[in-house]
Amino acid sequence: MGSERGRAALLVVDVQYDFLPGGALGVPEGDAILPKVNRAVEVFARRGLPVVATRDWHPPETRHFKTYGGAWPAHCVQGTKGARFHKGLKLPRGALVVSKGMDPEEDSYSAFQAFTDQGRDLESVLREKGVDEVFIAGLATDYCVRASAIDAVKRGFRVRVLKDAIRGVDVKPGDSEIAVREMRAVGAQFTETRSLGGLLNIAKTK
Ligand code: VGL
Repeated sequence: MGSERGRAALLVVDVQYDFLPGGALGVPEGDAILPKVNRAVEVFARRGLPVVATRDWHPPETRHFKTYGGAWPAHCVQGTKGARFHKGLKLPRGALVVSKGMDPEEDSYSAFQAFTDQGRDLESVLREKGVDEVFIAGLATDYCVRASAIDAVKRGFRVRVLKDAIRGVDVKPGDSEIAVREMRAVGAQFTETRSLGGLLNIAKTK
């Protein structure tokens, strides 16, 4: 009653071996966020709020990869170890996994270009669950986190990025800082994992 606020969901972006140190496209210190990401997951799971994990899930040949004209070394190829979620990521039972980057002709960085195994897109799944606010954690600040946050704002979600639970690639030094400014400029807010409890108490949890 009263408030028209819906629920919050957590998006855990691309915490896969290939994006962690030692992986094909390892984010420097990417593993440093794992405790924060797990903490965020725990807070959402305990409240019965949706936890969504995205994964890059590329075919072996895609224009996303250098060999085929793209920007990146091969990474997160379907079925390989590099594409698996890192074992340090503790996902709850019932976490929803969505996959992106399957189209060999397309670069897709946003979580909103990802699909469930049944082929449903992320936005429709979130809407069905009454979600109107997304918290974002994961990798990489300057690519998939950035694209997902901006896309979420455009689609009308309230967006809060967990700044201690993201890390950037910084192909060019400063890319992550620029990405943070861009996310803020469109209206994404930034917060810290330790503030989650308080923020979720204010939000209606259904
Ligand atoms: C990503 C670079 C290439 C990401 C994906 O997950 O941020 N970065 N593909």
